[in-house]
Amino acid sequence: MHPPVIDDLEPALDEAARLLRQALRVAALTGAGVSAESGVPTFRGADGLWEGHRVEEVATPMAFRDNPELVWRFYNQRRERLTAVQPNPGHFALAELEAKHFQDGRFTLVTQNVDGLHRQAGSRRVLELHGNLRRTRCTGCAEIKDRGLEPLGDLPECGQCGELLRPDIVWFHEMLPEDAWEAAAEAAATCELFLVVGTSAVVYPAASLIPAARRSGAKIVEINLAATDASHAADVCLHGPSGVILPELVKRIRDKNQPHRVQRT
Ligand code: BJW
Ligand code: ZN
Repeated sequence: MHPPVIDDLEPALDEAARLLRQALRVAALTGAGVSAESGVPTFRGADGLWEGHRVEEVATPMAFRDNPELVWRFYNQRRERLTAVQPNPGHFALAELEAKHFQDGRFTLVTQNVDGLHRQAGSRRVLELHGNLRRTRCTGCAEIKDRGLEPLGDLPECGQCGELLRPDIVWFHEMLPEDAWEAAAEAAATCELFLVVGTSAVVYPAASLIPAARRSGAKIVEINLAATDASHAADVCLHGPSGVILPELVKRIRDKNQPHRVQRT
């Protein structure tokens, strides 16, 4: 069972629900924290090291060039761990917002996560800014392939051209996929409400979507265990686990009659 929602969150939850009900378009930016309750480790903080390495040491093109075995070991381990992982109530609540409350393309989910759990929970309009653990990309012919979670070798090779494969992940110093980035920037610029969930908001350019949304007039609601670099920009901060807070928020939308929505001018 979930822990109870702390009492003093109630007014903030009510305010966030009010903002949500007033919005015509909603965008959400999610990070590793949204998957933490599914058992996927976050990148920074107490559980943030992998075999003593920080993510910045293994998730770079330089690390892959110098030590591809190490980098593949990191990603193979994460792929394997994903086989035992399921979406949590936070993922499902976001999927419900899209499917039931903000239909017709009015909800955009922008994620930094590479675990695919949002789609698994039923979210449809998902923009993956940092790639996906299930896909490989050939360093020779650039073919991208969905490999699911099947085991890959220590140094997997391309079936087409024989060159080394890499995870289809956006590493530090690499550009984000252009289509996803442009669609994310558009969603941030045109939504009335921007949800920021389970991200430390320190990795750019993803974190820049928050001030961009605010500059365009959106209200910002942050859901996180703790204050972050984005908290100062938020209209409402909900400090608690997203697997509890998001379902509570959606429950409030579900339970009340929707008043007339206001569109931003
Ligand atoms: C809960 C919870 C619960 C826990 N409920 N909450 C100096 C200044 C500014 C920028 C830069 C700079 N130096 C370099 C840069 C650029 C760099 C960058 O941003 N670096 C910063 C770290 C300083 N960015 C890039 O390089 C990007 N590319 C780029 O800029 O291209 C332009 C360019 C091109 C050519 C040359 C130079 C530039 C690419 C960034 C790619 C990031 N990729 C990663 C790793 C790969 C993915 C993988 O292997 O899985 O993506 S980094 C890693 O961080 C991962 C994540 O998607 C990303 C964001 O982390 P996230 O999701 O926020 O997780 P955490 O762990 O940080 O936070 C978790 C949060 O959840 C916490 O707040 C908890 O409290 C909370 N939480 N449990 C609710 N239950
Ligand atoms: Zn190839």
